[in-house]
Amino acid sequence: MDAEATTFRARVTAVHKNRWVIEPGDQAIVSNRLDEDPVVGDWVIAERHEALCRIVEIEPRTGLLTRKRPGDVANDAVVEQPIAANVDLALLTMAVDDDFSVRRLERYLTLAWDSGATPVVILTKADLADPWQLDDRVSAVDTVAFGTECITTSAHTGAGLDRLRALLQHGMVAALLGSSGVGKSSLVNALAGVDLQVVTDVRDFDGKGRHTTTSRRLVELPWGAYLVDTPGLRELQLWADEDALVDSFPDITDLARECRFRDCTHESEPDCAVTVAVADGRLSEERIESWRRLRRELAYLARRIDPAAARAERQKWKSIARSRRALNKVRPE
Ligand SMILES: Nc1nc2c(ncn2[C@@H]2O[C@H](COP(=O)(O)OP(=O)(O)O)[C@@H](O)[C@H]2O)c(=O)[nH]1
Ligand SMILES: [Mg+2]
Ligand SMILES: [Zn+2]
Repeated sequence: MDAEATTFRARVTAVHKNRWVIEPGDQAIVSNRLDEDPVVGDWVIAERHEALCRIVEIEPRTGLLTRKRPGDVANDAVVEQPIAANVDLALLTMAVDDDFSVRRLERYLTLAWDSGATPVVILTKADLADPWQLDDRVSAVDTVAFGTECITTSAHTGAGLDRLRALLQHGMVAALLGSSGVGKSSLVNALAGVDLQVVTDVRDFDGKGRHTTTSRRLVELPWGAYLVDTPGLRELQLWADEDALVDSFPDITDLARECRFRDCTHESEPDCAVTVAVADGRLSEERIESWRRLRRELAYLARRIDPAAARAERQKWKSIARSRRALNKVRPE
């Protein structure tokens, strides 16, 4: 090794094709000794050789937010695409207009709980709805999000931004997740106070809801919190372990404790407490249908990918994330 090399710790703030931006530092390349590529949010060890920085190590992650890469399902090759590592808050964004869907929110919650991040529901474009309509939306969120915080915002009027700012504390990393056009980039700009992200006029979306976006990066807010804006995607594709549903469907998890079989799928097993709850109206048909659909999807994903090693790695940081959340719950404000 080069005698003049200096080693330092840095965070990956942007990923381009074969180039990583690290802070402190600048541009870096990745050592071919690494088994995987660093992603935005990763803490890394880098070496500087004169003008060149090389990432030589990725520190253990507290979580990894991933989605299924769209368009790869047809040929059975399911690919996991990381969005960001070590994300503290997953901001699940939906507009209060026709974009709003409780079923989609169940998906987002599942993906978030699986990632190690704490979910927060962000309803956008509040200026487009009547007050009674907003109340309806918030109540609908409550039926699937349970204690998860829900903030109603408008990038245009500034409503709700103070609450959001208060959540995004110094040093925290938050990822904005949601379909194209819901106003994620507008929120970033409103919080930053300057136009950092390209806001696309809704009329510029093509029929598939795509538009051009910049590469993925961490945006630093003036008070030292970081945001990841996910590039335009019509739909966020689900990626999670099957057991993610335990967290995202706590009502069903509670009921399932009374099922006769521990691995009850709540389809047609005898003495299924979930089926009974649906029959007597304590659990809605839509809710259990949603659970079944997601479970099938996740089982399908698990059959396609799931090298044992990757699974063990995920389990490791997931248990770290769980105990961290438990700590956060008991810690006084
Ligand atoms: N009425 C209203 N429109 C908004 C708001 N935020 C964003 N928009 C509009 O929604 C469109 C998409 O916004 P953009 O931030 O690019 O969404 P992104 O694809 O989620 O990043 C643009 O035409 C914005 O002007 C809002 O709070 N209220
Ligand atoms: Mg955008
Ligand atoms: Zn059951």
